[in-house]
Amino acid sequence: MAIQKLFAVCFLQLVFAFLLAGLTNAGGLQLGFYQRACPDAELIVHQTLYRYVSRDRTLAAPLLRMHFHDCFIRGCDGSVLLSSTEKNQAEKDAIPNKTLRGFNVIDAVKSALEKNCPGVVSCSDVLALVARDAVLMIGGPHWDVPTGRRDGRVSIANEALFNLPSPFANITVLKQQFAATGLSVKDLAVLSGGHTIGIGHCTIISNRLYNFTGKGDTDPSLDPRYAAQLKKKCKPGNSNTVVEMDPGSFKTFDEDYYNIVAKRRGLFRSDAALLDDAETRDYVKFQSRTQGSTFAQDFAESMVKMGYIGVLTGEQGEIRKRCAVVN
Ligand code: HEM
Ligand SMILES: *[C@@H]1O[C@H](CO)[C@@H](O)[C@H](O)[C@H]1NC(C)=O
Ligand SMILES: *[C@@H]1O[C@H](CO)[C@@H](O)[C@H](O)[C@H]1NC(C)=O
Ligand SMILES: CC(=O)N[C@H]1CO[C@H](CO)[C@@H](O)[C@@H]1O
Repeated sequence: MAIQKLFAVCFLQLVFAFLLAGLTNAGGLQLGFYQRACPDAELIVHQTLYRYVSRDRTLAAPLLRMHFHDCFIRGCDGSVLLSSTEKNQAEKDAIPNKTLRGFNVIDAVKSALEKNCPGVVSCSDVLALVARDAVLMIGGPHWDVPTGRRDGRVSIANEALFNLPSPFANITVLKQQFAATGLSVKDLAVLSGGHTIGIGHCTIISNRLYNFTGKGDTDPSLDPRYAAQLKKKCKPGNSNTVVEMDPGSFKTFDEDYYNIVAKRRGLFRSDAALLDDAETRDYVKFQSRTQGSTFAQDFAESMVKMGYIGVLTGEQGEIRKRCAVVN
């Protein structure tokens, strides 16, 4: 009897061990991948990033966005960091990337890592770790980042144009684009919450404000009082001005995004579109009613999931020495 019980316990432990191994090693990534080859890797990322974000909290937003862009184009393979060459126009130079910032921060993190353990830590992992730490540093949740991504050798501007969701997209298209990367409708609702930080350029909302259907009209899905406020900031033809996505707390990672969208004050069409689908609308309403009950945890989970999109592992790709050029 005692032996049977022991067996049962051992068996359960074994099953558990396998499950855990499966979880931490799914898709070829694992927690603490650099533990042996570069034990201080995550610490170095954190410390280097902290030097920048503590001086300028607004850097956190573009750094989170950069990981998202990387993952949606060719998978999380660092392709967003590659510079164009004489023969090839890279993602970096595609229209949606013109508003990316923080490449210098990624370079600083990478050179700190290269000093400590040359040729070990990939640029794609740097992006994933930086995004995590950036969110944490401005009040967001923490999550463990499975690592072991390797860097791709290809970056094509046109792919950024086609694969990145457009701020003018409707909910059908947004759902399709997320599904194409293996992300769910819930992930779409959750990850859109990244717009609780950062800014948007007036150019992107000028059609919502001034010429929604080509008749000089305003997008009816935008709260008219908010539209009036936005018009004061974004004059017609004004392209350099920016507006805060979460006015008043655009430098803090909180769950305000859902209050804003629920009040029909989401900045882009793509934010407003979350109200056009039952599942995403329910999520928005739930988060706006029950202040932050699950958003932090949901965001952490969806970010980990996003970080698995199309990763290169094992012998695939390379570990770039400099993030802007292939070896
Ligand atoms: C759902 C589809 C999405 C669309 C259409 C979209 C579109 C955009 C656009 C057009 C901007 C403004 C760029 C500018 O004018 O400077 C922006 C900013 C931003 N996006 Fe998204 N985005 C999406 C999803 C995401 C996701 C999943 C994340 C991260 C989890 C994210 C994080 C950000 C952040 C943090 C900013 C602010 C950047 C800054 O302050 O410089 N976005 N997004
Ligand atoms: C969404 O946008 C796509 C592409 O622009 C368009 O073909 C489709 O008809 C739109 N769907 C709805 C429901 O408006
Ligand atoms: C509004 O859009 C229409 C159709 O696209 C265009 O012909 C018109 O010039 C636009 N008006 C302004 C003020 O941009
Ligand atoms: C940040 C960044 O790399 N921006 C680039 C976007 O594209 C323009 C035009 O191709 C470049 O001049 C910028 O350097």
